[in-house]
Amino acid sequence: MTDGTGTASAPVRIPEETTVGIIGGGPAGLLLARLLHHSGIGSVVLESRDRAYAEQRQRAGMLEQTTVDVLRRCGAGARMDREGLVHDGIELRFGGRSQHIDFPTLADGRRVTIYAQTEIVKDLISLHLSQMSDSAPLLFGAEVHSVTGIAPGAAGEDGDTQSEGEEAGAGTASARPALHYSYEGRERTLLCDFVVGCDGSHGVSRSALPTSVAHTYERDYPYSWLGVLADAPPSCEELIYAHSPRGFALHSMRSPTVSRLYLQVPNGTDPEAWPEERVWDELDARFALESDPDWKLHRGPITSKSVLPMRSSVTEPMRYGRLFVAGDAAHIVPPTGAKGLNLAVADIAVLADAFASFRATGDTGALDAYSGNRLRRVWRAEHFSYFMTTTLHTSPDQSPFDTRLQLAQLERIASSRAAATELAENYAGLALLDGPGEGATDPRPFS
Ligand code: RFL
Ligand code: PHB
Repeated sequence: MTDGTGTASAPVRIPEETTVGIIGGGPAGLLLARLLHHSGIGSVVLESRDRAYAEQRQRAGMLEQTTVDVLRRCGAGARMDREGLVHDGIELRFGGRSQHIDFPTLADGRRVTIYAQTEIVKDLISLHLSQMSDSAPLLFGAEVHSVTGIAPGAAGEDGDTQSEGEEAGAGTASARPALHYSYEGRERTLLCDFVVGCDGSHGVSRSALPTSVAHTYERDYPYSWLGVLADAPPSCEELIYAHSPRGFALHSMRSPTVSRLYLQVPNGTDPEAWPEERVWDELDARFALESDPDWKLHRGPITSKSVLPMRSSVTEPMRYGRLFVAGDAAHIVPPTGAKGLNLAVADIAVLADAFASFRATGDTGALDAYSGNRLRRVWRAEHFSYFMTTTLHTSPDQSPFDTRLQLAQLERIASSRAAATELAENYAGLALLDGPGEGATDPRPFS
């Protein structure tokens, strides 16, 4: 077999059963496998793409404190601690002026860290493969086609379509869940006690939730982002979110020598319509400051360019029988609030703790509470992402009245501690769960 990079490696036994079958080796699936391993729970991750693809997909960059803490707890924090850029806040630009939002002051000492999702995925893959070299806990090029046997009281492999009911206790299913997948040209089956769908917004797990039980709430936005990666030092110390009459722009970064920038563009935009100079000129125009007309971005060669549509969606419940869904498989947010990866990590931290509690005590309470607990936090993040998106972007049908409302809201954030606190607390991240004593991430490292 190969490790997905094309490099030949020692043949490994392809597992036929495991405790937790994980669909998808993005950040959610990989993190879950690490956390389960620390609790002594076996798992197998099936990832449809090859390793090189999984490690290079350009995505998130902003990590909440809780996300950083969870990555450290599972042993994947060393490089992030060395190379991540810790930020105390963000800058809002609007009406030609700039406003710093200070997180430690407003949000109880919290900070955020800039460290790319690509690097998190690389760290998790190498850690997992190095510690599990004698088995096959993570298969690249393994595409799951269907999930069976997850329903409460299912009698056969297609039981998930036979019995449709309310969320059931973890111990009530009678058939064994199975993942049916193709790998190296052969159709295979992985039997599991539980299945976790971490297969992103286009995966198969969500469609295994019966339609009589599950409902998806969604919203599309009438604009997209053109995202570019440039070999140019960042032009600022913090991320800049800019509202301008020409549309939204965001300045982020990946390292002291690489900038990540985004421009609002119409849906259906062809990235080829944006040659380098046009991108830089438009970014300069959207970030322009009245108080400092000479302020310009540092320019450098653009090394990647893509257009991303913006969507919000939530599927409820996040669990049916022995199937749990997590991360983008369960919910999508527009990236303006930087919540997608952070929500995925929070889902997994709560779910991994629930599996550990079930293993230690046999009590299904925490597994049963997973969907309800997470959906409360997910909807809060959905609202925040919607708020950031609609406050900062210009709709195609936007009236001057709408623009005045946006500017009034931004002025309020700049002048009221209460309004700035609301933004800072949501951006820097809320506790994993509601309630006293449940909020803080456990800072203890795993032994
Ligand atoms: P992923 O990352 O989509 O991984 C899913 C994995 O499942 C595999 N898969 C399958 N495997 C086997 N069989 C099948 N049938 C399969 N179907 C799919 C896929 O190949 C893939 O490897 O989901 P996950 O793990 O839930 O992670 C979610 C995050 O990737 C996502 O929420 C973030 O990237 C969102 N996001 C951001 N989130 C933040 O918290 N902070 C940010 O700063 C931030 N910036 C962003 C973002 C997303 C962006 N895009 C591209 C939408 C910036 C952008 C531009
Ligand atoms: C990123 O660095 O890619 C990034 C940061 C903040 C966002 C979205 C994307 O809101």
